[in-house]
Amino acid sequence: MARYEIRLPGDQCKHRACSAAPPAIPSRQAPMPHTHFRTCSLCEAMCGLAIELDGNRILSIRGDEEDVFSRGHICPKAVALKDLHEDPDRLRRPLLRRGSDWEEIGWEAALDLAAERLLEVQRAHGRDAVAVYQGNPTVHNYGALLYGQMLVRALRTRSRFSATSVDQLPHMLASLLMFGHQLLLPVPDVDHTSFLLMLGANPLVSNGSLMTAPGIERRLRALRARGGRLVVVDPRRTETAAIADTHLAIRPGTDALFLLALLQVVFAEGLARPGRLAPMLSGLDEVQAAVREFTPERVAAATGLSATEIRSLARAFAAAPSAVAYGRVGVSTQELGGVCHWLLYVLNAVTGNLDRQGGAMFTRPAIDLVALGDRIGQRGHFAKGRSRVRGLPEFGGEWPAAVLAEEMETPGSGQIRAFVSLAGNPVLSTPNGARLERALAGLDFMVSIDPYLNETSRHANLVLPPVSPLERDHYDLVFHVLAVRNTARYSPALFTPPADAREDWQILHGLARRIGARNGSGLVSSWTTRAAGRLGPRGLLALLLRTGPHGRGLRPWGRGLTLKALEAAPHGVDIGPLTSAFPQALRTADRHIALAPPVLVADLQRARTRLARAESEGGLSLIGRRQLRSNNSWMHNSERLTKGPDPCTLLMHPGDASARGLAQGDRVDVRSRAGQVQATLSVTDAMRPGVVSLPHGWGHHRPGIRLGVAAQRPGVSLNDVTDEGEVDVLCGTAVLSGVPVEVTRVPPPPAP
Ligand SMILES: Nc1nc2c(c(=O)[nH]1)N[C@H]1C(S)=C(S)[C@@H](COP(=O)(O)OP(=O)(O)OC[C@H]3O[C@@H](n4cnc5c(=O)[nH]c(N)nc54)[C@H](O)[C@@H]3O)O[C@H]1N2
Ligand SMILES: Nc1nc2c(c(=O)[nH]1)N[C@H]1C(S)=C(S)[C@@H](COP(=O)(O)OP(=O)(O)OC[C@H]3O[C@@H](n4cnc5c(=O)[nH]c(N)nc54)[C@H](O)[C@@H]3O)O[C@H]1N2
Ligand code: SF4
Ligand SMILES: [Mo]
Repeated sequence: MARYEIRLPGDQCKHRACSAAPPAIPSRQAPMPHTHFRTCSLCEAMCGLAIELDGNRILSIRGDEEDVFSRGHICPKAVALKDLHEDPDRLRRPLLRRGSDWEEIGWEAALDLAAERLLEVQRAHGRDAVAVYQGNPTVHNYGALLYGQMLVRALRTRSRFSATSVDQLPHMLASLLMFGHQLLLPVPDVDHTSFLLMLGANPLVSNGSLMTAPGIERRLRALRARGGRLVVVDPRRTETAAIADTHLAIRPGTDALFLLALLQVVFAEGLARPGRLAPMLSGLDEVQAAVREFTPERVAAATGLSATEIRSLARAFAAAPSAVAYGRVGVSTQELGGVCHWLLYVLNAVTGNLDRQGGAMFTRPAIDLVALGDRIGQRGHFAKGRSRVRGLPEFGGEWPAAVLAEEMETPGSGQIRAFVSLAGNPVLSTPNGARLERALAGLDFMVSIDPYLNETSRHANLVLPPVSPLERDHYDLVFHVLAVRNTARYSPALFTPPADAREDWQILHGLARRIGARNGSGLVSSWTTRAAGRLGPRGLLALLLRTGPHGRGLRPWGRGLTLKALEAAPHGVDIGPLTSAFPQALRTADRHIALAPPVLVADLQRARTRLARAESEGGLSLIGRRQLRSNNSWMHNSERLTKGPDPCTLLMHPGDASARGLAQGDRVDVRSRAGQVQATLSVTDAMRPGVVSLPHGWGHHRPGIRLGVAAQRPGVSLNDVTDEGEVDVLCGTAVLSGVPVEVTRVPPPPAP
């Protein structure tokens, strides 16, 4: 087993500021309260927390006013870190299935068994018969992120999946095709812009995504206070739309048409002014030609927006001293999501707003994942292979999550027979979760690395639970890369984990080591695996910081960032505002920004079809939503987050309700091609007519889960209605927005 640091009781954390406090050794005197500072690891905002303790008891969790970046901002989820840590339902030891029961077993036995069974399946059915799915929390857990790669390499399977294909894949695709690197993701410079055009995002609730900006509401209000303008494009008048200057209630799934028309106006009216980017652009003429046919007048009916609105928006955007177009999940997970993110980047570029202050900018964080990707030869790739059953393209070595069930169900060489879920709950988070459940039940073997027995892990043969987030150290490898300011902050573990607990990285390394030793991949003897085991994530982190763009290097002396320096700065280190990065940062072969990648231009054929189809469209279209006190599918076992009114209602416009004879509070059936759920109706004019909304991440009514609180208020799963058959065929991203549905009243039970 890898080296594991042992700390003395009371020696809770290593920050100098924290350890200055008296240790929590039991004594006759009341122990002195002690404050621990750390970064919240639940969402992308990286809020600094001040956790007040009395011995090992958490007294309070507040925002850290001195955090160099978040300046005291937090949301209600941070306080639920206490609930998560103390949750009796959170698993502490490996669970082995025995029929319909579970038995706790020791770690060595559990890791041996998992490795042996996975190898058995690979020996019988080939390497690709074992699939791995990596869920969202891996990007909030640097140990899981670094050592998850090691497990995948040890398994040598091509059956890799993650939440990327139900999320940000189109952003990464546009970055890969236009800038030459899938991680060169531009961030809206929200603190300096004069014009933010936001599509399919609701940061007042999500706290920002691919835009780490803690306290986003304050930042958006500041934008308006300095005379800037916020325009929100969303089929629902969201919490963010409510504080915007303009809300455009677009028809779901038509953002590509809207963006094409904005660009058409920019070109037709001679508003394209790329400025310093001009010599770096290639394909400008091709883009101009490609968008020519999409006039505001032609797309108006399809998008549900007026031609005048679109035209004046294009003019205002182009005329603003600085402006940025930003799109997120609502435009990523739609039929033309790939095209949408391409066009968003193009709009920023041709108006001169890419890579300049107030526009869409690139970070220079302490650990530069872009440069790291270069070093290991991984800038990303796309469509190097096609999925076995449906022929959808790979992206970055992964298949779309929407094909997971069919790859498990369809016999033949390459059929998935065993499954590893790492920090994921695809039953609730990928389209047609009910079908995926049936597929999981038919597997030969499944292991879940997860702290809960939930909708997905209940299908496993073995559940391997990691420690709580407060029992491990934390550094945001990913979200510092996506932040609106360059900062760095390291958080030591708050609590020493129990002796028989394992961190994610230890579980993953343990599995990788065993598998590597037995399948002859030579991994066990490889220098990197042994070194990685000895170093642990903390050692790797120290190395990455030293060798990063602001690091001290490997010399023992000199200036620059080290892990030690971060440990001495419990409120984080400010590195400075974002600065221009092009052309140096560009990774395309010709060091140009490729405005017209051929596959994207070709995909406009589907935009034409979409435009034609819009004329015949009627009926209701279902979209999702997020909620402030919820975190995807997994924070619902906290009483404090789930109390209050039913969060899982179907929102519908009053006109649509009365047309169907429905009223507030009715129980309704929501039915699509894929499935059906029941929910309580909430009638609101915040919805665009013709569009209904359900939150995602609920549906805790499944038998056999161990989530006592969540099961009391289960809600229903939006992904029992979304359709795994509907993807953006360009890149395989699931279509989670704009699902055609019928809504009818649930007949009252017959009178007795
Ligand atoms: N319809 C619809 N579907 C969606 C979305 C949507 O907007 N609409 N959003 C999509 C998006 S953006 C995302 S990112 C995905 C998320 O989808 P997933 O990543 O599949 O699921 P999560 O709900 O984040 O579940 C996380 C799981 O990890 C476990 N977990 C939490 N912390 C840790 C940890 O530190 N270590 C380990 N090993 N496990 C941990 C939790 O118990 C839970 O089981 O959902 C997607 N699905
Ligand atoms: N509280 C909370 N915070 C979270 C999460 C959470 O579950 N809860 N999840 C985290 C994760 S994993 C992510 S990826 C981020 C996501 O962060 P955001 O992208 O900001 O998340 P959403 O709130 O889902 O916003 C998507 C918006 O798109 C709109 N939309 C739907 N369809 C369309 C369409 O066709 N066109 C347009 N223009 N808009 C459309 C929806 O109405 C919704 O308001 O949030 C993160 N933060
Ligand atoms: S906004 Fe995100 S990072 Fe900040 S406290 Fe809430 S969950 Fe944590
Ligand atoms: Mo996400």
